[in-house]
Amino acid sequence: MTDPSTAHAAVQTAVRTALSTQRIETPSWGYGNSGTRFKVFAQPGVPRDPWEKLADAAKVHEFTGVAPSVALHIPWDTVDDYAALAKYAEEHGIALGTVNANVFQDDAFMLGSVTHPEAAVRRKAVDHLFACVDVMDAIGSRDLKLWFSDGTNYPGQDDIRERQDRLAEALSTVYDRLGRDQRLLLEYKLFEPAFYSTDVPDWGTAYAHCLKLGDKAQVVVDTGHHAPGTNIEFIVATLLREGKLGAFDFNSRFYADDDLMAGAADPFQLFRIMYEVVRGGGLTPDIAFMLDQCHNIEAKIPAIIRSVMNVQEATAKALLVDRDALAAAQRSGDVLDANAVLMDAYNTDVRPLLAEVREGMGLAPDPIAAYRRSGWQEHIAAARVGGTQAGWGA
Ligand code: LRH
Ligand code: MN
Ligand code: MN
Repeated sequence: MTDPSTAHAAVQTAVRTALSTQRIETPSWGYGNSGTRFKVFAQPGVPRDPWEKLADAAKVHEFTGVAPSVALHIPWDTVDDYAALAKYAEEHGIALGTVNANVFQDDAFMLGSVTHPEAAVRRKAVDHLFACVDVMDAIGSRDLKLWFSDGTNYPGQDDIRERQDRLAEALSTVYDRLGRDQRLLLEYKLFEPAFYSTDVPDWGTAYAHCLKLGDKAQVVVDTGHHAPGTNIEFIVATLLREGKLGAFDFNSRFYADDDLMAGAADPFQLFRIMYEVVRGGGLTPDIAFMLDQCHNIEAKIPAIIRSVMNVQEATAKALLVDRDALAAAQRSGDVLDANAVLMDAYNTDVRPLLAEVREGMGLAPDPIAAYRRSGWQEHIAAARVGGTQAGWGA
């Protein structure tokens, strides 16, 4: 029989290894100015172009050690030379990651992009998606993330079934253009900007399309894209079980798609999600763990650092669940004990553990304090004048 203290040490080592090798991708648009449709509050020192967004992202990685890649959004991050952008990222100790397509801000797409009733508009949308794959080829990116604002505002406005046919056709055209190691990640969202019907409103619709497309098509779970009270961890467990969970867009929401700091609204939900990830063997590079959030009233770089730390804390707690004790309680039908095992892990203060993990990686134990001490904020505030909006209001 294994000595309990040896077993405990082995678990501790595995937890530390998992935490130091976890990867969380940050969004380029989180570094820029953003706001609501009422007001964008400009902050001093925000990036004026994609290059400066990367310089800020490099700081997040420097102080957390687990955020080595940045997601791009095209055309918000359009540059003349993408290979040069990738090289610049590399020189700053990071890499370019997922390419997010944007077919939601062109006048032509008022009635939809890939599901638009006119073939010429659908063609324009698919051409943009092809251009995004070209960017992926230039920067060596694995994942193309697709979110469509497509839908209708009024009953009868368009044929719901035909829109699904158009969507399927566009997706399969893009899927066929992917390289061997590239993936199509399809993101669903309950509503907004369409309010009567949305063409990819839920995981079931995304799953059905991805299943037909093939192995390189996977579903994205954006935590902000569900109705209040939705059991997101059930969706995560199901998609993982089916081998169809490709990525997360982490953020918090209080009402709708608020895009606030991950783990801010409901850290317990984030823990429950991460528990299903761990339980389902999903803590691997096959699943992209991304943030998708903007920072309107709080300082951006420390907010992104905080979000990364919140995901780490939820992951640490999920890894600390005593799986044997949980399984025993579940098998014996001991409802109270099973719940208590889960809550024990959730109620553990994992901050000292994460501080130790960081020190083991040669980092300061408190990334936000280290960032503040670094002087980067003062440097960018002095050096950068006239920062850009993230893209939403642009
Ligand atoms: C849509 C969304 C999608 C977009 C991003 C900016 O609400 O979550 O992922 O690409 O916001
Ligand atoms: Mn998203
Ligand atoms: Mn969103």
